[in-house]
Amino acid sequence: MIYSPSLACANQINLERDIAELVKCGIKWLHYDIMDGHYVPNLCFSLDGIKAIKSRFPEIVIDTHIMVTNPADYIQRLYESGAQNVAFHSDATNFSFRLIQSIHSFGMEAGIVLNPSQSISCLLPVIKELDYVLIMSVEPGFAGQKFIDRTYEKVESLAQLRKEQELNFKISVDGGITLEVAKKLKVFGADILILGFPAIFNQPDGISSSFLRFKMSIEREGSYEKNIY
Ligand code: S6P
Ligand code: MG
Repeated sequence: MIYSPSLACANQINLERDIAELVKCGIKWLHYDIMDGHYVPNLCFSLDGIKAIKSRFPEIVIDTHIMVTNPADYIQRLYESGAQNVAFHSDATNFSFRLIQSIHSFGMEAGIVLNPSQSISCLLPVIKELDYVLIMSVEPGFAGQKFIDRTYEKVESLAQLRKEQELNFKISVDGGITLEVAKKLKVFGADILILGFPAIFNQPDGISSSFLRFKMSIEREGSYEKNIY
């Protein structure tokens, strides 16, 4: 399992402190939300922020999730800033194929994001080109929302499709992930979990111990019944 803590949920005046704490715990990825105030009614993080993080923590993988109306305008600059993964929203472009090619041309991994109301069928024409699919389990734009239970079915169908087509794309899930939710997502086929407030940033024992507790508990748990939705 890959754990990608969401920087939007960190202490905004102490980002460096929080990232350093996570790195010390063994975190390899950082989920980095970029919002333009148009695709979603909120603003979040800049390209310069990626550069700053990479100069201080060069090893960390910056897992960008771009909630912008014109994703094509940002690909080159994301690369120049130091991003390794770029996930754009399926409905923010009519040219997903070209966008994926562009992300790959810079040596970055390409993902498509699906909102809770979007079906996995829209991925089919480009599924073979993708490195990962990011399933939103809340409406994008704000952290701290409740996980939408229908996400389990979506993750399960996507994992089934991956098996049938013998593909290797990863399945990432973003929004409202608690420990209980994460245990189920693991069984349904998720590979990457975006950790926000309920998972690690809003726990009384602080980021490090809650992350280590979370990780240990996920890695220990083997089986969950699938008939849970
Ligand atoms: C939401 C954004 C997310 C949040 C995330 C984690 O638009 O894409 O990455 O930061 O939802 O926070 P939480 O509190 O929902 O787990
Ligand atoms: Mg996100």
